[in-house]
Amino acid sequence: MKHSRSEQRGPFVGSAESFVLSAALLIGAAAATAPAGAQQSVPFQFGIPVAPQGLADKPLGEGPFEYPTAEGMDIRVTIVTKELEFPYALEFLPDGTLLVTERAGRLRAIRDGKLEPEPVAGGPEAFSAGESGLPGAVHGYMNLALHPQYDDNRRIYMSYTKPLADDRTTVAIGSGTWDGEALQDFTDVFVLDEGTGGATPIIFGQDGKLYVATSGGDAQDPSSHGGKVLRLNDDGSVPQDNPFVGKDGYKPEIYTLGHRSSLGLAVHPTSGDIWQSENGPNGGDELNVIRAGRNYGWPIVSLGRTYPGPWQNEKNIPTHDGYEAPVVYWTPAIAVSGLTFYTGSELAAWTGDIFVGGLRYGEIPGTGRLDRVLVNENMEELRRESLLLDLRQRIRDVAQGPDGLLYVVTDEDEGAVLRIEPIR
Ligand SMILES: [Ca+2]
Repeated sequence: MKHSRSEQRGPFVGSAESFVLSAALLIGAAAATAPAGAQQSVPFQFGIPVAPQGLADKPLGEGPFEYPTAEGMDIRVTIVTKELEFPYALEFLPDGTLLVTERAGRLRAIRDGKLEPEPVAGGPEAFSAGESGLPGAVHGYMNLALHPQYDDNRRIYMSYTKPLADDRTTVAIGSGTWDGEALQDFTDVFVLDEGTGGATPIIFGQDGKLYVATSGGDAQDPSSHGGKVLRLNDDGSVPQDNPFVGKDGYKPEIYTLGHRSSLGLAVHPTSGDIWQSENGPNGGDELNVIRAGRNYGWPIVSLGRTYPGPWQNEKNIPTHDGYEAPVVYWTPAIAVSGLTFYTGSELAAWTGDIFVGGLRYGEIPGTGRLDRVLVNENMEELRRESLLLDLRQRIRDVAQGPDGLLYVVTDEDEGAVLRIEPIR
């Protein structure tokens, strides 16, 4: 179904990516409540402030768009295509083909800068529902990852929402063989327990293992797949050196605990560390470095506020005491999405920097951006720059192309792939 622009975008963004709203919030009243001292009467829905719509749904335009940037490098942003429908993630193949997933459960291919009119065949049947940014939104096709020996076996992995009997769903990771045009013999390699769906990025580490970041469920419950980073062999079996193998009450796939809603994974190009992007509610978005057996704190600690206003954690102070703290955080939230490390030399002023998408800032629709973060050798932040703000697009993923340029994809009904190049 093509979504019309007039449909209202909801208040959730990051949370709706993952259904991690507590039942208590969802049961909340629909009535507007203006407590004493409030600046204005803000309507609530499901216990959450309804977002204002004044900046939402701005057409992208034709481009290209040119910008000065902080490091003195001017950039040009060109629309590769805006014929996609709620695209979700980008993955380049070694031959330069760009694969893009769409939330409706379609895989698209862009070759030589042109979108193939027909979706790629051979992917799994998927379930999608609702609209991005609204509660209950379910993404059909999600993230892609190439097998470490892709050059030999041509295997592409994908996370997707898998329909089950009786209108139930879960999230699965499967893989198929790329024949140059389509996926062949796509089969599931790992199926999550029901109830742990939501955004599910995947990536292969330098250790050859498949890392799967899950959303939903009880992030602190070691017997649940939800709110974890899982570590798997390429056939979906459990690596015997996983941190909780053989420990009573623990799913052996678990690598880390205490995550809320993961929208991105990336491998640091030199350290090999796995980095993860995680949505807080109203604030408390995080980039984390994922280390075996650690607990990242959700929902016990957070650097953000709940949607109605109070700090998330029980002590009512922003902290990560006793848990792994994020390397980078955002309060207010930007609804942090896909991320990558830029290793190219074309965008010379940015080599080594972290790039991460944002769907919206400060609970205001129409404020998506691409953030550039510079950290020192100890992973301590030095500076941060927000890019592409005036486009007012929900930036859902970012990737480096084989041409050394950066590409982003927008989570919109007029879904676009944008290319960022330097102006020389
Ligand atoms: Ca955390």
